[in-house]
This record gives sequence, structure tokens and C-alpha cells, in this order.
Amino acid sequence: MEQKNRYNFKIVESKWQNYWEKNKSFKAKTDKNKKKFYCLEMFPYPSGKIHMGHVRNYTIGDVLSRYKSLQGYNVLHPMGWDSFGLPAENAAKQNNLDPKDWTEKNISVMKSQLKKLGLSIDWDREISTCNEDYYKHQQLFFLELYEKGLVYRKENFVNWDPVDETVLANEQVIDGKGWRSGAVVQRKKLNQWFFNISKFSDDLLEGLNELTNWPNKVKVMQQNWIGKSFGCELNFKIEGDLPVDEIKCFTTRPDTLFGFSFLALSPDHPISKHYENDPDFIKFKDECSKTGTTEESLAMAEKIGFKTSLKAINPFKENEKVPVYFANFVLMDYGFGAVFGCPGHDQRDFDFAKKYDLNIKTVVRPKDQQEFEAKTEAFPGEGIIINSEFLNGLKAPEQSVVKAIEILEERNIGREKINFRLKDWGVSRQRYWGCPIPIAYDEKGEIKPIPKNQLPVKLPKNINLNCKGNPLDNNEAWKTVNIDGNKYFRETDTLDTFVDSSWYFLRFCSPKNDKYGFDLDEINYWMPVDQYIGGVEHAILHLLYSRFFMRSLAFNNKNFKFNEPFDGLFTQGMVCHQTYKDENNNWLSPDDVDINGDKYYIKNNPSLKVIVGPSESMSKSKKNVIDPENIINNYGADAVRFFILSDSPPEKDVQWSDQGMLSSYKFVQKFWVLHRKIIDKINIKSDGKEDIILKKFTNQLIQKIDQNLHNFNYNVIIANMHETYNFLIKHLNKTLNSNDLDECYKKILIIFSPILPHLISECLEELNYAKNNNWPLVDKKYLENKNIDYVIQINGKKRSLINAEKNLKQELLFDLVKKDKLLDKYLKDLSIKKVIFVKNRLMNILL
Ligand code: ANZ
Repeated sequence: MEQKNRYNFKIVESKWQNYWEKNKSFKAKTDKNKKKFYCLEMFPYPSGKIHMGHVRNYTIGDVLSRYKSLQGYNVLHPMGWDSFGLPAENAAKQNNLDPKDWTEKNISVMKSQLKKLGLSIDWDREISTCNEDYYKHQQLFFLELYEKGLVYRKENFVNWDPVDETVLANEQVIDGKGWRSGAVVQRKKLNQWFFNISKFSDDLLEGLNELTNWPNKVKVMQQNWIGKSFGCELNFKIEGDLPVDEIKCFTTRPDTLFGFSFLALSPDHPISKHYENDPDFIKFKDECSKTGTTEESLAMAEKIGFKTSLKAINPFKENEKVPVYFANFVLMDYGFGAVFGCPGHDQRDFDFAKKYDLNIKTVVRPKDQQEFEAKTEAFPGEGIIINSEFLNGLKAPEQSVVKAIEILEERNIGREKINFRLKDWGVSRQRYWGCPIPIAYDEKGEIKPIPKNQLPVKLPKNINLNCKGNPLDNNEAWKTVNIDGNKYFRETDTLDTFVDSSWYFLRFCSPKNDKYGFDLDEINYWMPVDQYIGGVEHAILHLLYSRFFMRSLAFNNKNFKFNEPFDGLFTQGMVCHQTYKDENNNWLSPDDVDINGDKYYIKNNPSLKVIVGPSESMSKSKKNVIDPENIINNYGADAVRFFILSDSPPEKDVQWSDQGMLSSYKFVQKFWVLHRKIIDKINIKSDGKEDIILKKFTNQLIQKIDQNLHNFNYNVIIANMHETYNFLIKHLNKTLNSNDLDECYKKILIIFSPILPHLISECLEELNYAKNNNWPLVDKKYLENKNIDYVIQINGKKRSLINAEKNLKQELLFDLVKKDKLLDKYLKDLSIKKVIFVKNRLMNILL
């Protein structure tokens, strides 16, 4: 790194960081007559340090924000902290700290790291969700939603860790066991708070059509999550010794009713009441509670059932009666918690029928097989209906489903129904480090919302986290609350942190508004977010919750006019790195590995081999991480920004490479050397003829960079920058007009400034141009290219390129050939036998 003395990036970068800081350059302007651009990136969790994923995400957003602001937009480019959540609580537990102290320390480290990257963030708008002045507004929203009937409480199953006596999130259940205690997780019913997101299922689905600036894959994922199913509800007549006449099922395949062989109920179906004292049923329910609560875990688990004394009658064949079971694969919160089993055409039903020796009847055959029987597995595919009387011969499912529903409706047994997979959003978390739910209960357990003038409900300080269960539940003093002179008990659950991040983009528009979560004028100006840049891991929940939150605020509120929070969405790829292990199968960090040619060994220990694994997205657990701060300190923020954008399109994964990082660093250094040369040239003050070539190059470059910025082809911009360097270094020997050079070079610097903000600020300052902040316009007259490159071959081999006017005649091109220095040595002494000329393409000279 002996080149450092050429260009000391450390000094330059900190100088510009200080300058921006002092001059508040990135403060969002609120002159509302100007067009605005709201750029939002990931809302970071303050885990301690920034990672390369952050570097990539914020660099992409920063380039865009700087570009828009040079184009004259009022740009809002804020940053905040998604600072509630389990890691803080766990870290605090382990190290005997206060979660707030831990969180704030992390925030200050990460903030200083982000500043080093030179991001154009309006730090005056910084927010942190664990601050009272953020969550008090959220508590008010909660109460408003409660008044609107969009929040309710109901009993629901949770993953319960019986050893830690705590509720586990789905991702904390590993192979059916608690991640900390290792205890087998149970299903337990708890009273929980829910947001009524399913009320908006159709609207959330329809709304996707408006989102033309969202990647299609994300819309498809949302669509699948919302899961609209077309089918019907069906009443089955029941016989038996219990007071049950009918059971209602939801089905998407009423056309398979002739294959009906059992009816299955969720173990929590109301009918289970009749069995609650039956020891065998209790045993069965116990078994069921050992599988998790997620749909995937239910689908994977072995199918088990409990046979009732009831029989269900097939509505299409009244003399056919089939057994009724409770079965573990039926969910209580989908449809009606009851399924009619058709083993021939549904795999779960097939597995169940095999286990309990039930009938398997085939009622659909593949189009190309006349004789068919579902013997070894279910056949859920398309085909032709068979063995089904009046449905025979219909195309399944498109004709047969409609026909079956028609008949069921005629006979008054069922009716068309649309169902959504989307479930209401359970927001209760039994944890300390979250936003307290602003609710209390009286002695009888009746709900009493905390009066709005008693908000915020603050988290208590100095609490013992090392107790079993929820620390808030153990804090008697905090739990009791006086409302209107009466004693109540606080809700001790806190809100899911996804609630915190469902409206942060509104808060950024007026982060200091004390009266309410946002100021209407401000959101009317800034919202919706013009460009959101995030990881694809948020494609479903976070985006859906935010879309719901907007709808819930707009519900019964004429003043709130937004349904969609994010107009444009861009999902970036991951940052990946090779993985390393030692011979004992332990992960190794890249810092522990020495590389010599193609040999990898443990640092300073050539005798200890390293096993190189595939490149995977950087993760702490595999230790394949590169610390951005070290890299910034070694190579400078500009080089890091340049590298992280260089290799792949932003939507694809990028491979970390030390080599790539080094060459980005070299580019920055090289550019500085070039800059010095250009300054010298400009200072010579020569006024030769107009430099058309340079002007053309510059204007075409502006156009290309505009397009590439617009299309998120940031990696192509890096290639454009390399081209520009190569062009300028050659062209500099030819230029004589210092005015043209000055003018064009300034434009080039401005359009490079979003990528290399520190270096370019320094270059512009030398030209007394640092305060200029206008994006250059393309001068169209230089765009039209009248010249083309002619390929000149000697005996069929390409020996030169001649740039000349289009439609040149053979003789004129030949004159240029004779003057071309590269061709001199071939043409000097030899005689020309033949010249082949292809108009506007090439000239081949045979000697
Ligand atoms: C009979 C049938 C026959 C079904 C067949 C499928 C295939 P989607 O598309 O996801 O909406 N189902 C209904 N309620 C259920 C519940 N509470 N728990 C588990 N499964 C339930 O799925 C609809 C299908 O899922 C329904 O159609 C029902 O099984 C099942 F050849 O009815 B089907």
C-alpha cells in the first residue's frame, strides 16, 4: 500500500465527513413547491456492528439519493433503529446489563460506522423505536385501532417451552425443541392480542396490481401468502350418539366428493368438547401438542387420528356413510377446522387413509391414461373425472369444480366460498424488551384500555431479567395501575417488533412531532416512499404488515389518504464469501486463513490445512464475514462503495473478493493521479479548436449513467467509470482546448460523485466547484454519432480500427488507412494484391 502517499484517503474522507456534518448538507428541505424524493433503506437492528449487507444496502440507497438531490429534488434520506427485540434482552441477561444501555451503545458504534461510509443521511431525523417518544405514538395507534375494532384478544396456540416457562417464536423451535432449554416444545393456549389483518385480505391482494414498481417475485410471494382459494363450504349431515347434526367444511375440490372416505376435524374443533374427559382423547391431544404450531411442522408430522362414534353422509350419495376422526393435520384457524378426506387426490388424506385402513377411491384420471388408480400416492393433478355419476367426463378441476358447486347450491347443501390463508396477526410477545401494550384488566379480567392521557406506558427500569417467564409479569409494582381511582392490572405482554417497523417511514416525515405519530401535512408531502431498498427476506411479513398498517390508519379516517406505503421497491442480493473449516469441522473466519497460490492453510501454520467450502451469504454462524470497519480503515469508504457496486447487478448476490477490493482501491488511487494531470492541463490555458470528441464522450456518458441509475444497473456504472478513465488518460495527450476540458471534466466529476463522494468532492474543490450541485444535462447535439469504427484487416487479421464518418467511400477510407500509424509496418514494402471493402463495416487488404 505504498501508494497511500499519492492520495491520503483518510484525511480526505474525514475532511468531507466533517464538512457535511457541519453544514448539515443532507438535511431534507421542506420547500413544498419542489418535487420530492423519499429514499428508504433497511431499518437496522442495532446488533453491535454494521455488516456487509448494510454496506451494500445503504450504498445503493445513497447513490440514488445523491443522484436525485443533484437533479434538484428535495430528498428525504433518513435513518433510524429498529431497537426493540430479543437479542438485547438475551445479551442483557447474559452480561447483567440494562437492555437500553446495551442498545444505545450499539447504536452509537453503528452510527459512527455508517457516517464513515459517507452516507447522505439526514441525521436530524434519526429515530429509535425503543425510545418513549417513538413508542408512545405506537401505543396511541394501538388504542385507535382497538376503537376501530381492528385489534382484538383471543385464545391462541403458542409454542411453549416448559422448562424456561416462556413462549417461543417459530424460529426458536429447532427440531421440535426449545433453542435454549432443549425441552420438547408444547402447544399451549394463551390469550393473545391480534391485529385484524385478514379483514383487508382482498384489498391487500388487489393493491398488488397498483405496485408496478415492485419486483414481480415479491408480489407473487405476497399473493401466495395471502392465499386466495376459490371453493365452497359444504354441510355434511351427521349421524351418531352425540347431539351433532351437521359439520361444515371448506373445500377447493367439491368435484372429488365421490372419493370421500372420511371426515377429519381439528383436535380443537368444538365437537372435541364431548371428548374432553375421555382418557384416550386426552392422550391423543397430548400427542398432537408435541408438534409445533406452524403449518409446515403439521404437514411434516406423522398423521395421527382419533376415531369418533360419528358418521358423515356423502351429500352426493346419501346411502354412503363414512367415519369421522379428529386428525392432527387439520388446522382450527383455516376454513371451518374440518376437512372432507379424499385420499385418492390429496396426499395428507392418502397418508391418513393408509394408516387407518380407509377406502381409497380414484375419481380423477390423468388425461392420457384410460385405466388409472391412485395406488401408491395421491393424484392431485389435472385430469378427467371418473367414477362420479353426473360429473363423469368433465375436465378437472376447471369444469368439474364449477359444476359440483352448481349442483350443491341447487340442492342447498353448500355454496361458493372464497377463503384466504392470511391469518390475523398475533402481536403479543411475552417479553420485556418491547413496546408495552396499553391495556389493563380489572379484577374479573375485563379489558380496560389505558386512558390516552396516561400514555406512554413506560417500561420499568432496573428489572430482574433472570427470572422464569416474562419479567414484566413478575414485577408486581409495575403491574398494578390506578385508573380513575380504581385498581387495575396491566397487560404484561409487549408488542411484536414488526409493529415498530410497520410505520417508521411515517415517523421519518415528522420525527419530532410530539402530539401524534406523524404530521398530516408532512406525510401528504413525503409519502409514499418513492424508493424502498431492502433484502428479499422482508418480501412477505414486513412489507405486508406495513401495507396493512397504512390501511388500518386509513380505515374510517378520511384525512389519511394512503393505502400503499412504498411506491418503488428494489430487493438487493446478498454479499457472499467462501466458507472455511479446519480439519475438525470447525468454521474458520477469513482472518484465520492464509492463502498462498491455491493453497489454503491456518494463519502462520502452513502444516494445518483449511477445507474450503462453497461461497455462501455472509453469516456470523459460518464465520465467513468481513468486517466493514476494517475494510473502510484500510482502503477508504470510496473504494468500498466502488467495490460493493462493481461485480454484480445489485439484485444478484455479490462475491466478496480481496482481489476485487484491492483493484477498487487502485482505481481510486489511479483516478487521483489522473485528476492531477487534468488539473495541470486545465491550468495551461490553451484555446485550440473545439474538442468535439471529448464533448461527445461526455454527453454520451451522462446519458448512459442516467439510464443506468434509472435501471439500477449500478455495476454497469462502475464499468462506465473504468471506460472513462481509459478514455481520458488517452485523450489527454490530444486535448488542446482547456476550457472544453474544464467544462467536460466538471460534468464527469459531478456524475461520478454519488459513487465516490469523498474523492470527487476533493477534486471539485480544487476546481472551485465543490458547492455546485446540479446534475449536468445532456446536450443532444453531441449524442448523434456520425462516426463509426471501421475494422481494418491485413490478410484477414484485424490490425486496426479507424473511426471515421459513416458511408465513407472506399477510396477515402483507403486514404485514411495509408495514414494510420498502426498499419504502417504492414503496408510499407509489400504490394497490395486485392482490397475487399464492406460498406460501413470493414476493409480487408490482401498482400
Ligand atoms: C377436499 C379435498 C379433496 C381437498 C382433494 C383437496 C384435495 P387451499 O387450496 O390451501 O385453500 N382444508 C380445508 N380446511 C382445512 C383445515 N382447517 N386444515 C387443513 N386442511 C384444510 O386448501 C383447501 C383444501 O385444504 C381443502 O380442499 C381441504 O381439503 C383442506 F382432492 O377438501 B380439500
